[in-house]
Amino acid sequence: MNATPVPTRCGLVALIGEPNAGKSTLMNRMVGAKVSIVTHKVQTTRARVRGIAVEGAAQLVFIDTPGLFRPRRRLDRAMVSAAWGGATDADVVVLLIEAHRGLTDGVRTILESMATQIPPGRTVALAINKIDRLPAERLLALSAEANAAYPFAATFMISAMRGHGVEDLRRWLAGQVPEGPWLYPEDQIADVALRQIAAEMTREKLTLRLHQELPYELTVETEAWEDRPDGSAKIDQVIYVARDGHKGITLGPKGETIKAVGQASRAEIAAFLGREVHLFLTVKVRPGWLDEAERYRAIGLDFRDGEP
Ligand SMILES: Nc1nc2c(ncn2[C@@H]2O[C@H](COP(=O)(O)OP(=O)(O)OP(=O)(O)O)[C@@H](O)[C@H]2O)c(=O)[nH]1
Ligand SMILES: [Mg+2]
Repeated sequence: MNATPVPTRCGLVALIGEPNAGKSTLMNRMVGAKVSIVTHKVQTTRARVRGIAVEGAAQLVFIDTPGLFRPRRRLDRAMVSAAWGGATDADVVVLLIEAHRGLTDGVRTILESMATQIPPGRTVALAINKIDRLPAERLLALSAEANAAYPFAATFMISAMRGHGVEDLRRWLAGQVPEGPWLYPEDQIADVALRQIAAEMTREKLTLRLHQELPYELTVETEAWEDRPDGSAKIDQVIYVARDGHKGITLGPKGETIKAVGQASRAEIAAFLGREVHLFLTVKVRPGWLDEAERYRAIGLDFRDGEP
């Protein structure tokens, strides 16, 4: 008996939403590995990150994007522009909103912009995330309210953190992406350079440990990567901070902060690579980095998009 072969499908799925909506958490869960960093703070993701998942005969190429918000500074503008760019490229767009926050002013602004930013005919779904934070009886009202504001093709109630509803969403997405050959080899889970992932992991640990504005005003770059004959990797990274005073805070008393950050990041990079890692961090004061094209390129952002 010959079964009719199921045609392969493949498409880009952009995850958009306000900062902190849970886009990166959802993409990591879809992929089954941490390819995009996550923190409890807003504006964690700075550039588009592609994570790849397979559902049956479909390859889903997720585009995690920076949060959409009203940009004030050059870096903000480049981030928001990268996010809309992700939505424009995609076959399917999923807007994430937070269940317990509902239709905030920020979400309403996004809904208004979607009318002009997303090409007509594009499939757009709504994912109400963090349903673990809202009583079930209030979810239906929120769903109705959101669907009255925008003609979503489908609505999903999910908890990206706990996994509820994520399978349903993935199956639905697999049916939405067009028929066609897979873009990536079967076992590839991300389309980001390893040195970039390694830099992001260090930035995540810094963001978790440092307070207030500092995480925004720093950037991490992998400067050198040496694969050693014993199978280990030696990775040198630079943390650029914008002000003198920030260097001391980043190092911490007796260098304790940078040491803890280095240990945590090293462990995570090693687990990701499945090999031993020697990580060396240097903090450099670079007052103008937020206006340097080279720093934006290293992050994966278009400098011109941040034009003042
Ligand atoms: N309670 C709860 N928290 C969640 C859920 N999904 C994500 N979070 C948390 O929300 C916070 C933000 O998650 P991220 O995935 O970094 O959000 P993001 O949308 O990528 O944020 P930006 O990159 O800043 O735009 C983290 O503390 C997550 O653990 C969820 O389903 N329930
Ligand atoms: Mg993110």
